[in-house]
Amino acid sequence: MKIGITCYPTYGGSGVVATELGIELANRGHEVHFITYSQPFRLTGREANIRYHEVPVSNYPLFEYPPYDLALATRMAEVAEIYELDLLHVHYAIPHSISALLARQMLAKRCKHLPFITTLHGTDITLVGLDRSYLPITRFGIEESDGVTAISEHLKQQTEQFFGNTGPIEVIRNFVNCDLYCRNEELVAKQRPRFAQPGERLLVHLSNFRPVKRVLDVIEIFARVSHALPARLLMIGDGPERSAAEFLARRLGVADRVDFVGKQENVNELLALADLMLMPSEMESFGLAALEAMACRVPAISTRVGGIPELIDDGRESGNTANGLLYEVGAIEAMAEGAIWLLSDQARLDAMSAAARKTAQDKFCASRIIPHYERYYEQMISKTKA
Ligand code: GMT
Repeated sequence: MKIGITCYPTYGGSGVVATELGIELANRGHEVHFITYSQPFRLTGREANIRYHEVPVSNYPLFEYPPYDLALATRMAEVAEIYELDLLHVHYAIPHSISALLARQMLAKRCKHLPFITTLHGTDITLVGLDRSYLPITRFGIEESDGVTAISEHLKQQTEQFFGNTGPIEVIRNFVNCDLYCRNEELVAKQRPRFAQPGERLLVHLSNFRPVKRVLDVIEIFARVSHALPARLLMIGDGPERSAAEFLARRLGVADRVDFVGKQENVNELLALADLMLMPSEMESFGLAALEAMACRVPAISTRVGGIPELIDDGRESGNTANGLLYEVGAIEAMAEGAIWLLSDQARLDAMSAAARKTAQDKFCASRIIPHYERYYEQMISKTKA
């Protein structure tokens, strides 16, 4: 198939999913065209079967707010016509589904049919719940999509709750490339000493440091853990809460044990160095960062919110092997206790690490999820042709 993909090309999870999806589809022989305002950060620009089309946005002085959505619609229509795309797949409803709708209408005038699929990622729906001014246009974009997917059952239900019946929503969960995201012991032995000494535990956090990620909780939890046992913390990513987290680490006397490494490429290599991930988010429709860590045999301590319980099974109550630990939002003391409980017992940690990897492999591997997308694409193309 010839597939156009649009996403936010920056560090958000939806852009990561869209880019990884494009890479996986290209590896399976499809022709993939990214249509975005800058090259998605996980693309090198040298991948076979992938082309990147920049969306130029005019900054004419009259435009206090340059109309990106219109420039995007224009570029989508152009690329679809020139490269004879079979469909567009947009990630994150606002404004991408509206641009795709315009592109579809522009091409219909020229007798070309261009179906489009919208994948909902979370804040495109939950923000709408907070800001009602976006609600009608977002609902319209979803209703007009030829196909709609959500990255968790929870997000599907939330969408139906906010918007009512907008048509069927297919749940296609996030995925990870289990060959790339794995623990290479040789690499770990070589690289781990950069961040932790022998005998020290290494905790990790990966996010865009937005308030919803509760990075201050990460520091609070870590401070308690490092008072109980020798430990260090690797903070990957950047964003609005970074300096507050840096100050807090200093105030709590753990700054020399916390490494803020900023935005990183090849996070698979860094994640694999750790023993435990901390993801105390206020909301996650899925929690891709935890899945990436789990694939590297790093279990996560997280919160019982959104789609996280579809990924992390605390399992302790049922007596089953848990693949992570779940708590209420803000339960810093309990999360620290859980981390200490886990990190001070190697056998327990090993069992949970193995369970985390097994979950990633059995349920969320790219090799399982990508064919689901392919079937869905085929279905949408033939439905709209009929
Ligand atoms: O909040 C973020 O991390 C960014 C946001 C996005 O759309 O880029 O992430 C959402 O999509 C990710 C990929 O599908 C999910 O793993 C995240 O859980 C989700 N974030 C929230 O729901 C807050």
